Amino acid sequence: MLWRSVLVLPILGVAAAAASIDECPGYTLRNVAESDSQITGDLILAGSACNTYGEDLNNLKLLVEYQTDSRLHVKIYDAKEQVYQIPKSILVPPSGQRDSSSQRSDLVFEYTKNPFSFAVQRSSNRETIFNTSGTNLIFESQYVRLRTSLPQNPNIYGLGEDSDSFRRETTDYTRTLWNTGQAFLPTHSNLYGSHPVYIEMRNGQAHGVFLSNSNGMDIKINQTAEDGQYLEYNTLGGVLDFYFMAGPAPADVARQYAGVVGIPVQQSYWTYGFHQCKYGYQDVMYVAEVVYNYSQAKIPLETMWTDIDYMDLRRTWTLDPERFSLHKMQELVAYLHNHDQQYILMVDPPVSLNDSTSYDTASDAGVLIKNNDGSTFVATMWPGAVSYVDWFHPNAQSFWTGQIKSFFDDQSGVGVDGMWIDMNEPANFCGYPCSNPVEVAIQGNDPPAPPPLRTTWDPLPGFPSDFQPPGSNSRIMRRDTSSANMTGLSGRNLNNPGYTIANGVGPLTVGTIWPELPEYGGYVQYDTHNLYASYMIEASRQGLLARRPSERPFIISRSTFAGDGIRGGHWTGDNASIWAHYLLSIVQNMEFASIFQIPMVGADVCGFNDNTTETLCARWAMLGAWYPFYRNHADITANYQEFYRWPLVTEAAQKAITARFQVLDYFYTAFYQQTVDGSPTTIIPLFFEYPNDPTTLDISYQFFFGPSILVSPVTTESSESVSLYLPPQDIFYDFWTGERVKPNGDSNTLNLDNVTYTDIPVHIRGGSIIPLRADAGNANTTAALRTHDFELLIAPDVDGRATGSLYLDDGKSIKPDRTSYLQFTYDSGHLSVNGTFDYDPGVGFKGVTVLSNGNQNGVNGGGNGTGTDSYGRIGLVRQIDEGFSGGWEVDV
Ligand code: MIG
Repeated sequence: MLWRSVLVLPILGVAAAAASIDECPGYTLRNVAESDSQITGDLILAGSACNTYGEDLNNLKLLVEYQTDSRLHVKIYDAKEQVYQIPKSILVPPSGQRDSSSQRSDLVFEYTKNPFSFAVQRSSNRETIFNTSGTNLIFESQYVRLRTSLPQNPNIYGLGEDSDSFRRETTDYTRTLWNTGQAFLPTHSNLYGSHPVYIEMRNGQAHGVFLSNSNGMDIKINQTAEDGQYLEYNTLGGVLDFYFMAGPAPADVARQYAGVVGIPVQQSYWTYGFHQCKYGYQDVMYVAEVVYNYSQAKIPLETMWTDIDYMDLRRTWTLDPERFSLHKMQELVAYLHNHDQQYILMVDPPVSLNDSTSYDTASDAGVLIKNNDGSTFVATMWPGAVSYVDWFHPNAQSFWTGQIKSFFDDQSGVGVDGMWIDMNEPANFCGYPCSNPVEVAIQGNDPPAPPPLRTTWDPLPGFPSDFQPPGSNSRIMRRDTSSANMTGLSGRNLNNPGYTIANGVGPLTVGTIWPELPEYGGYVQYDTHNLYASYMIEASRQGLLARRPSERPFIISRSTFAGDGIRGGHWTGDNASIWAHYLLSIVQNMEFASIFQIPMVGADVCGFNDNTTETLCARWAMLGAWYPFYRNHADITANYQEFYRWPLVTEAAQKAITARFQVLDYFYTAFYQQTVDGSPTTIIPLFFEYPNDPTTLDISYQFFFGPSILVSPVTTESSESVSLYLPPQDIFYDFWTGERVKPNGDSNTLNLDNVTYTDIPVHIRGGSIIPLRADAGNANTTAALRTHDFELLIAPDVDGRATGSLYLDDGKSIKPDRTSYLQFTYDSGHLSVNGTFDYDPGVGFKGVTVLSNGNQNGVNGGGNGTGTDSYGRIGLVRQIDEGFSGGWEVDV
């Protein structure tokens, strides 16, 4: 057990009989050292240990950093730094940043020493946004609890992944975070990913709270007569590593969160095209037929996908030699590429024992997860017996890159254009202890534990500062890297911890690999489970970069953790072909794009499980066109549901894709904006745009697609009516006709009764200028679309003004040589275009249409008169002929 022997330091509180958590004594804060920008102190267990779910840690540390004026870092961790912390190899904290102070920061840390509690107050309005007083902090070897009181009935969003309401329930609600795959996305259960971050709205102001902790946990929101309203973290371990974000606008919180976990990665232009997939395409011929049928049906198919069907006996890194022969697969890829289309295959994480080529490579490299007795861990997935990659192993990346480079080699393999990674919670079909019981008590092999580290001692005059006792001044103790490994306490019951999180599938061993499994460097799955996918996404990204170094890797992952937007995208897994999941997709997209910072997101269009219907699929084809990731996908047991299978769906899809193509550059620009600074500019909840409008707090099924386009799908099944909210702060125009719409009466709602199955209500917010691709209905692919000219659609606000922007690059390079960023400004009939013009898309601007705000306020007409643009929108229309060599102006 070489990798463990140097790390085992079981130094916990003195064992005592377990007591109820109500008897836990809390902590006392001592040795406080305060400077302008930081507070440190020691937290000492304030009484006898309760040892309820493990052992209470006697000595903790408090670290408070005023990192920026709007971000406060509060960390409570074990003095010895042995408790597991999220490895910096996957989530790089904004460390050492202390650029603000208690005087300058909008968030101020306040504390009570005994029993220790803390509060975070917004200094500008004296609002306490977080307050742990009233319940004791509990910090045990396998259980950490912290509770904050909240105002009654709080407006909380985030804390996923799940299938629950957008605005969180406030009573008796538990959000468990423990990555797991569950078909049909059951409500009130943990699902594929873990995102311990929330946004709370209070009186028009937003703040955010991120707990950087990857352990399994229950986050409880409740209100009781005794305890009032609260939110409570109950984790199975790790440390309390909080980032408080001041907002005050929701968009500020999004940017501030991106400042902690990273800004999302830019995606290639083609990835916004339409994707088709299904589990159960029986052979490569069938796949080719689907491609052909799409072209016959004149529905622009951008990317074809193949599920595990392509694998030989379902082993990743193999091709079924009869059904998906290499020769035919290469011909298919060549065909697709010749038609400016793409191809993507699924990759599952485990390595099959029946695939000696891959298995021996992995085994020889030492990268397979081991049991505690040193034998290789074996469990079950699609191909039968499998082992799992230990992403912490130093050879894991070269193994994974090698697999990707050879199997997906553009010449000798299948030259895919992205990776679809599934089952990375990670999934395992074999129940504990599986057929290979390999449990060995490792304790017997451990070396004797060294004595506990001292946390304080007498001053050593004349010695360097690192030798002086902590807390005697404001310096922080340096980390002792030999013992402070932060890889996790030993001596824990990893498979069956005393505290039971509400894991939707049962005990922690169910559906996944055992929490007790060790990983390289001293980690255990117990702590790193929720990061398995993150490492797989990162390794896949590096692998894809190794074969096409300058291209943006496209990765869609089922499982995710906080911050994974910096490396990939997400689809929301195995939903069902039901109306509820059509609606759910809107909520999930808003959460992932605007709160979790994973804006490349989408749900299986028309539904995955069970059979869809013509009308549901038509509605969904039109909704999916306003997802960042637009893919039709179905289960092997479900009927085929390609858009061309029904007349209604064909028509809906053609119309939807044409609209998407019209605004694709607008959305590409919006997505780009989010990759610059984390601004939530892709799929945006209404309360983000109108934080002072309380009505928006409960709007779950309307959203902005980019900052200017409001999408309001029909929300009732088998209905052609929808009542949609038009925030009174703005005016809106019908996207399809260009006409200004007005709410019915004083209601701020617009009732539409004629929304057929080939319609979806979409509105343009007044004040916007949207660059459109002309003649988008004639583009079969995004590559073709890029050869089309631009037109500008101007939707003036009530005062006759509007702005917009357009970002352009080659659409695929990680670091494009040339980019252009155009800013459009319209005021009183005058349009001006400024910006940078380094990238020339090789097309021009051919027309400008100004929609009528009805009062002609500021719209002078420019002498062109009313007409319709090439899409039939009514407005003032002017033909122009401008290019991309520099700024220009025109009167309209
Ligand atoms: O246990 O690869 O979510 O999209 O079609 C099912 C087969 C495994 C789950 C994925 C789904 C995919 C399916 N996979």
